[in-house]
Amino acid sequence: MAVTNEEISELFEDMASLLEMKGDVIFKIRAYQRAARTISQLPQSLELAVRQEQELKKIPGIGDAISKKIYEYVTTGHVAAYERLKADLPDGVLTLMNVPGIGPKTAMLIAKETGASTVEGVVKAIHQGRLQELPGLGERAAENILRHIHSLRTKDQRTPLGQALPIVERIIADLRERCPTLKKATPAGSVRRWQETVGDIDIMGTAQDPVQVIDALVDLPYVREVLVHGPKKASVVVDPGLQVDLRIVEDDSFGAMVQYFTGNQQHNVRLRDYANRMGLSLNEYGITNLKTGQIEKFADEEGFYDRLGLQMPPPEIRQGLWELDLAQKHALPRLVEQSDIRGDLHMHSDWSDGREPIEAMMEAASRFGHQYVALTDHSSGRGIANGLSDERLQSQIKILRTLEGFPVKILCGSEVDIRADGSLDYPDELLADLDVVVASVHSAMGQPVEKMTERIIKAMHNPHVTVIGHPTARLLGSRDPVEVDMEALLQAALETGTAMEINSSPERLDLKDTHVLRARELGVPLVISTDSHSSGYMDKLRFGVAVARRGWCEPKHIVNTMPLEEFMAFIKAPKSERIHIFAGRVD
Ligand code: DGT
Ligand code: CA
Ligand code: CA
Ligand code: ZN
Repeated sequence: MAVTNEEISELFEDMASLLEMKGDVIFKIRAYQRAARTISQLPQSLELAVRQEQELKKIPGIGDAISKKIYEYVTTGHVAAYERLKADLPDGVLTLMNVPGIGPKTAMLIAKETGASTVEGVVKAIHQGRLQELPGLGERAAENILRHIHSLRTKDQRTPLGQALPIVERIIADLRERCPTLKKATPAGSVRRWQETVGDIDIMGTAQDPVQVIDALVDLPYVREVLVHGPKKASVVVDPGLQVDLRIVEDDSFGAMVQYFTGNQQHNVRLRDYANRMGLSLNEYGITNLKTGQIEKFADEEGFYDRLGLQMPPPEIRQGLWELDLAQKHALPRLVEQSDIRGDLHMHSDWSDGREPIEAMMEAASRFGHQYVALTDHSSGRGIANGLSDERLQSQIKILRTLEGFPVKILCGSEVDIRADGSLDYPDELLADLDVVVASVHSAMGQPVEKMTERIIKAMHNPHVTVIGHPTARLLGSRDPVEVDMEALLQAALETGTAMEINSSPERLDLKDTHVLRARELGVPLVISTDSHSSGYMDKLRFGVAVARRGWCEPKHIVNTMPLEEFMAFIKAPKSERIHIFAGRVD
């Protein structure tokens, strides 16, 4: 059984707290705290040091008493002095102390007086109003503790938008169903800006009867916990552990409120500075004239921005970059929209790892309204994902070329593996038969940055490779991006006439927004694809479109906004001509 330094460090931290609760002498408490800190930063393993019978006392900050306790812990699994200290105190005080904002003395008080011994118990005691009644605590302290408990839970834990957005949509739909008086309802904050991950969900609304809406939220079956329950606002935690802030405001101040809570912070800071220079001040209720003190309210955001002489920037580009400069000149770009997308260039059927037959995918693509679609099953690669051998790809091409009855133009494609050395899974003669070749990295992802960069650039130099699929291979929250020199890739894309994919799969979003912004600046052709493995996945396109919008893309920056004929001309042209064609788009 391995004992980590962290474990030992926590033990001493706890001992310090327990001693503090008992009112022990300060120097002893400090000694344990110092030891805990030292140990948490120690490069070598204490367990190993004990087993090798090294002198622990040589480590600065670790004296005789502490070194004995480390020895005891590593060899027996417990420390008698610690157990004795704990036995003298009510259950759970230690747990309570792990909540930032609750110190040892407060923890002791809470545990004794309310009987709460877990974080959940504290939350309950607060909701029952029992904690607030304790001497020295009160409403404000309770609110602080709740806030800290929440941030403790969500610390570093941002939720991918792909998970958050369906929850937001469900909540709004459920509130609509339950509250006939609910008028407007919209997400704000990072959700509305389509940030790839969100810290919490903010929802703004208007209603004749705000209390009804707030109560409905609190009563939703998937609400786990209620943090704040007021007449016009509520904060709750919904399954699977995401905070939702809901505010219901008056019709006439909805615009100012939504603007304020959409952010981002930097955008709002700049906007406020800008307004100040006009002699105005901004807050969530409206715009105040600094001279007269009069406040002007706004029912919608356009009106709010308009009062400031500004065009309203779409939420996705409220980034505190140069959006306000352009807004002032009424020169904001017309960002790409889902309806601009004419085709999907990356999807799989059950020939490889997709879940549905080719026909089902083509039917879905037709229903979606695409003009063209490329089927891009996996190559045989390392035998994963049921990839297609040369022969199977040849027979698939035959089938696709004779497939009839679909309004969508069906293109033959492949998602071909870029091998570790940058070569591709299929010979050039076979790739030449395809309309669209997506080349992606699926293996040897740990390569050093020079190797990975060289590997992908080599694939770009292949005359048949149309687009590089999910260029960094990241999976949000589960796999880090490969190490690659993105700037070099983008330069090589320009040089070779290769497009770069924005993979819409919400767990990928790869390229990501900042890469897209740079690609757009350089004039690299971008493609927004879904990588669908089933027919229901095609509407994930909206996530890819959002990434493009966050990268300031207009329709002309996205290859697959081209109508069919133009697109066919583009992919039929030699790669050396494609950048020129792409740059000449006027749309
Ligand atoms: P998140 O939740 O971390 O994904 O990011 P946001 O942007 O949704 O942040 P959140 O939920 O804390 O607040 C929503 C927006 O409200 C934020 O983008 C800007 C605005 N906001 C919130 N708190 C403050 C504040 O103290 N001052 C100012 N100026 N704006 C704030
Ligand atoms: Ca938020
Ligand atoms: Ca919030
Ligand atoms: Zn794929």
